Amino acid sequence: MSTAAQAAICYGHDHPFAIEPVTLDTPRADEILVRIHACGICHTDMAARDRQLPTPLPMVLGHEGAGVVEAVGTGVTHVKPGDRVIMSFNSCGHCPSCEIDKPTYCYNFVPENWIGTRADGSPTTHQDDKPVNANFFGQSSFATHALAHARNVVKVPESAAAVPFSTLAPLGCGLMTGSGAVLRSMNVRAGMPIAIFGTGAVGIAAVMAAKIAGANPIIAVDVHDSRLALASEMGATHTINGRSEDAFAKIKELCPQGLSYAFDTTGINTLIQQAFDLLAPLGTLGIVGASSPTDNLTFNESSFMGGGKRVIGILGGDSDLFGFLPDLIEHHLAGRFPHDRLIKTFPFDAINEAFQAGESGSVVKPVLVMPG
Ligand code: CXF
Ligand code: ZN
Repeated sequence: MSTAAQAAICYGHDHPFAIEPVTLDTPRADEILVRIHACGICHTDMAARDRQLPTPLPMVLGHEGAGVVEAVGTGVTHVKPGDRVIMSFNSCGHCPSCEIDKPTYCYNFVPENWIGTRADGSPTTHQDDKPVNANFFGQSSFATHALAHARNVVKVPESAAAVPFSTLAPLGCGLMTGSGAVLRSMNVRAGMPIAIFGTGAVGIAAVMAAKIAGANPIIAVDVHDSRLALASEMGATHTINGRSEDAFAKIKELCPQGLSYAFDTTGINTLIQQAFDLLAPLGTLGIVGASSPTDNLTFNESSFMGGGKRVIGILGGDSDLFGFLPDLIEHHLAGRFPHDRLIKTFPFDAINEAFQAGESGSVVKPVLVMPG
């Protein structure tokens, strides 16, 4: 039986999102129907709206959904109707990356997440019998209901029964990316220095994770004093406003032997190259910031080779959802990952205001709360 839902349709940059009725397919064997209670807004939603991704428009976006399972396909065993769940990106489960539990680098990432239909080309969502592009990140959670998949729906542990959906929802993308980059991709070592460039949701998640890892010092660099103040509250030992101060010189002064870790969330070429030049022997530069597809980076080869340095591109913090999302929830419950301080909630029908707040930077992590 198909499910009637309300979904925010994205018509592109020049149009507001419009909440319209849609119908979702009956779950197939490996699919899960989720009643969405909350969904975070991430910059990738904005990139899709602005046609910077290969996603077709109009489309139902939203990829940080959380809610309650309503129905499961016959092959789904890890969740059942009534379970509280969070969602993240989808993956194929059988490519060389998925085989080693690195699904963020799934060889089939685009068809599983970005083509507007299931990977086999069949639509999940209709409007008056006409297909609507959806299945964004295997969910499309800017809606009252989402049709997701066994590989991207994670059960919320009982220990987190009291944590609201609006706090759980954003763990599935930006926050997992920043924290996973520090704790998984770069595997930051206690007592070693790190600098984090950019203190949006991903950068602040990295700051919180660097504190969990015991990094020292933890240097946050941004151009907004309000963000830097927040970074200090979340664990940064030093902050630098790159607009009014020379970040390169200041980091050199703080860490004369160099940085063991530099983490870039800005995608700004010149900054990334400077971050490389700040690395200590065996230092790692992790890059998550989106830059122009035509950008290239230049590094000094003898410093790179001779210093045993690493430059790593990072997607989704190398998260393996079923292991890392419950870890993050435990860190949150223990007070080590207070990401709720970044969140501001908006009612679903204020989706356009919520996007505006995320884009202007007045809110670090806008989260939509669905009615009912
Ligand atoms: C994604 C990129 C691919 C892996 C998961 C996270 N970023 C979304 O905003
Ligand atoms: Zn995202």
